[in-house]
Amino acid sequence: MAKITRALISVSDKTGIVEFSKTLAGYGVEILSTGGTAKLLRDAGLTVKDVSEFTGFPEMLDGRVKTLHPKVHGGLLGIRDNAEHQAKMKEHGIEPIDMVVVNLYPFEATVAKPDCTLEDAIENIDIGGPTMLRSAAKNNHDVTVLVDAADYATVLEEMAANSGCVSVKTNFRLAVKVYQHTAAYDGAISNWLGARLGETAAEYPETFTLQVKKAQDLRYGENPHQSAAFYVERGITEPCVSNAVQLQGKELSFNNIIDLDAAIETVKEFTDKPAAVIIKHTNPCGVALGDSPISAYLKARECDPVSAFGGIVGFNRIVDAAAARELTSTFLEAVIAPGYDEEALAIFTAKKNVRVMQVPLLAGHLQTGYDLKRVVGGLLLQGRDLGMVAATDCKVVSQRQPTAQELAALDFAWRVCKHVKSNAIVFTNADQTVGIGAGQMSRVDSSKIAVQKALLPIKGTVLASDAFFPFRDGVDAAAEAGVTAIIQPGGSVRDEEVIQAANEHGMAMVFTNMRHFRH
Ligand code: 93A
Repeated sequence: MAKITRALISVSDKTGIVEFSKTLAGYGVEILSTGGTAKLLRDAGLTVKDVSEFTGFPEMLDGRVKTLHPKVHGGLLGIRDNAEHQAKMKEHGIEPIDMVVVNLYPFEATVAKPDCTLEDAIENIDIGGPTMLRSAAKNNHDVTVLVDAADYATVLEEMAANSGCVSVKTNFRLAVKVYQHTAAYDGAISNWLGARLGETAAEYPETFTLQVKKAQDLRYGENPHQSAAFYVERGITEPCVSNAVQLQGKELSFNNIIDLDAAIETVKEFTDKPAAVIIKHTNPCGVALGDSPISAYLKARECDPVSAFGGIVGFNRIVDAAAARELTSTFLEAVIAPGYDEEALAIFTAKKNVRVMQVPLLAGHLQTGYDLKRVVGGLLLQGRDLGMVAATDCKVVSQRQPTAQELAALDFAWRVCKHVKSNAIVFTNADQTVGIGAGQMSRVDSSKIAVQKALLPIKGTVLASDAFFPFRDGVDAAAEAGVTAIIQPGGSVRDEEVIQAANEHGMAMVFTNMRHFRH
């Protein structure tokens, strides 16, 4: 049992601190405090000693140095039943501090603001707070450390029952909580700053820690015999599935989250016009642009209405009542969009199982970070595939130039193709997918499947291929199906032969010089 005689209180989130401090003062505890906290407590009528008075050293450097002083850290770290420690403390006029109540500069809340600058973020990296927390937690046998307002009441109750003492057991529990908290805090900082390194400057350290926090337990994993939970990275501010809010519907499943990710990442590809995508098993089974969310959705569904059943739908615009009515007319697992108007939400309410997810797609949001892939016993880390070459920036390799309409279609097809599993072959017109061949072990098979599945006419469409054509047969088959233009990375040893085939068929062909494998 350690008796509390002196407490240092320094909190950014001041919730409940006045009441807590009043009770402490009632037990005769001396209160030391920093600038804003001291002022608040004094205004509430409490007697408070400034840390600067306690240390004999002023707060300085815009508050960057407030509590970083040997009188604070000696007072926290000195072991009470160690004679040498006690002698040294006495020699240097270091008085013991038995309790630390600290919560940190709100780094995560700061970086969550859309207009947060690097300077804002840096200024909100707390140094003195975590240092005190760690000192107090290390000496937990003698020092009580509180980082969470939720623990105030329990500690006060314990003090009330034990003449102002807190048990060693409670101190230990609180110390563990501190190290979890400071690790997570540093994780949020390194995630956020690390993301600013960007792809090109990406460094791959010898060891790697990813700071994540549990968002929710899941009923099961990919299959019912696998258990699962959803963890989200700390400090992530980009609109994405991990930031999405569920407005209604059944509990999210493991597979829902993967498909919602595919849906929102696909529609992010399109900003100029309303876009809709329907995802099944991580692949788009229809993508379209329209004048409104409903027109985009109807066109997307036309591509493959059978597969669309039970799908996950993504939009890049606010969903209105017309779209909501259409969405609820068939069975869908989930919808994700930047928002919903009131009428749309009312329509969803009548279909209470549909999971309705919202994530505001702010213009100009930063897309950064790593992509992680798990293999058994290991982890592959790479920059995310954020590359995109507009069709207008591609090299025309055919004799015939693409028409303006073909260029628009090629651009659309290429953006969709990036989000289809390899080998990916996508047939589209200017704003609607017509045939999608996904995830086959040969490119020709992906083509065949796309053509075979197409309900809308393939004739007059364009084709996108996520990687180069190794042979001319793919181009010949496309021409036979009626494709007029092709977008592909190029780079095959047989490029000449492939271009020759396009020329023979009077097709336009452009090279992106960038591949979008997706495994
Ligand atoms: O800038 S700091 O890293 N330097 C310090 O020495 C220091 N000591 C406490 N920030 C520091 N703090 C933090 O100040 C605490 O963690 C707390 O979040 C905040 C409380 O400041 P105030 O009492 O002025 O509102």
